[in-house]
Amino acid sequence: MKKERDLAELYQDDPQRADYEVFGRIADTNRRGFLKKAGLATLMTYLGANIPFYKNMPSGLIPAAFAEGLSDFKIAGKNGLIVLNDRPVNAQTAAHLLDDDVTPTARHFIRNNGLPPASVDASTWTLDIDGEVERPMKLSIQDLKRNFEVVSYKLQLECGGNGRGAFNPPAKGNQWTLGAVSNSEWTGVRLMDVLKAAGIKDSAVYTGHYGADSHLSGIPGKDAISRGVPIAKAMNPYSLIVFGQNGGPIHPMNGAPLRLLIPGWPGSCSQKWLNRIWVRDKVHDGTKMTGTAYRVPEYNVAPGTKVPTKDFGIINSMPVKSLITHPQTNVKLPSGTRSTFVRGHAWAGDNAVSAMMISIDFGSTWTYASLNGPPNPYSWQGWNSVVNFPTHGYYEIWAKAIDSTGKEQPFAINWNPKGYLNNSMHRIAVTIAS
Ligand SMILES: Nc1nc2c(c(=O)[nH]1)N[C@H]1C(S)=C(S)[C@@H](COP(=O)(O)O)O[C@H]1N2
Ligand SMILES: [Mo]
Repeated sequence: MKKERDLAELYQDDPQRADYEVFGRIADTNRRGFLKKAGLATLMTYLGANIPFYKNMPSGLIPAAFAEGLSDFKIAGKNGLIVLNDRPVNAQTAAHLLDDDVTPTARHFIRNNGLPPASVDASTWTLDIDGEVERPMKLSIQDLKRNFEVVSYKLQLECGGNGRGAFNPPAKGNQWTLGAVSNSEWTGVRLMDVLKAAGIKDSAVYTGHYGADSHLSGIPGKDAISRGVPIAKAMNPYSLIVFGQNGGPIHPMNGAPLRLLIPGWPGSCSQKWLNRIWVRDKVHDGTKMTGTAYRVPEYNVAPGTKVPTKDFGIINSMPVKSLITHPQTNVKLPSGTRSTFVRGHAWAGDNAVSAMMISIDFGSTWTYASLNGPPNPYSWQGWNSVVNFPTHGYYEIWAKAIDSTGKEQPFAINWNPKGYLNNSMHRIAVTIAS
């Protein structure tokens, strides 16, 4: 084993190797290994603490103390985001900065597939509704405000690839860890009301969304992304066309001046810089709608499996998930501390969250946290708990949510080739001084 201070770097560069050094065998997230003696000693030296529940500590997972990096990112109106890519811009938010019930605009993640429009003018912006409708329409933002009921809701938005960074073998794409999720308050009109005004034909099957950003290649007419949803989801009263974010304008990187907000489904359905909705008579076949994009195999596969494209299905509702937003991971608590307050949020795609559970002994025993109802459907739900520690040392707090259908967050990662839908439970590191 290298010097103790190299352990964090090793987990960063080569987590499988680090796992091997500590646990003495090849990582396998579906089974639990046991810390080898030297590994336990190395870990304890690095953490500066003993590990009361070390016997339960799983192999194949990066210890929470090493799991989250931090870096700075400067963009006007954004604060504290961690940049993953700057062309296109992709940036996520650290879990402890997502502590607010309503995600401030400055903390809302950015996921761009192409290049945002260089400048936009809300006063001349138009939205076309065409395809399988009786009355094709061209609407200004003023028309939307005048002709339809304006509503505001807190709505969760999560990238389908959030959590991809934990995939092993890795999946191509942005290596999101936890922070490609948000719950801002959005103001706009119901997509349903606009589609009804246009007169949906019986032949309508799907929506097709278009925005004003351009493809990375800069080739005119080539879309960065163009996805859609079945008509039933478009007609859900919480699927919105929005022009306001948190009481102000939409941030330029979050789709100003107009975007879709289709909560509970992959973020990619929520077209930014929205300028056209094409109502289709078949499943939309725009950019990143076909092949294996935003699709997962229709059956479970072992990590690394090659899956034929025909066996992939389009992702609809996102799975149940939660975040611990307080305390911040790697918190050091003073000697004598025997309890701490823990809180976070939980959400479940089209469903509600019905229970929230916490463990401090690597999942051996669980207690219920208290869980709030959502302020409106499709908002994430707050939860909190006091956890008690038997002694000083290194602990991980694990949190898992359970949805209204009884599904709960797994311990292991449900691997799939494109790295979507990782809803494995969130873990944070807590150390109590001796
Ligand atoms: N026009 C356009 N809309 C888009 C995208 C994009 O690249 N271009 N990215 C999508 C994806 S993949 C996600 S996860 C969400 C992210 O929204 P945000 O950047 O406001 O957080 O926007 C979606 N809408
Ligand atoms: Mo996304």
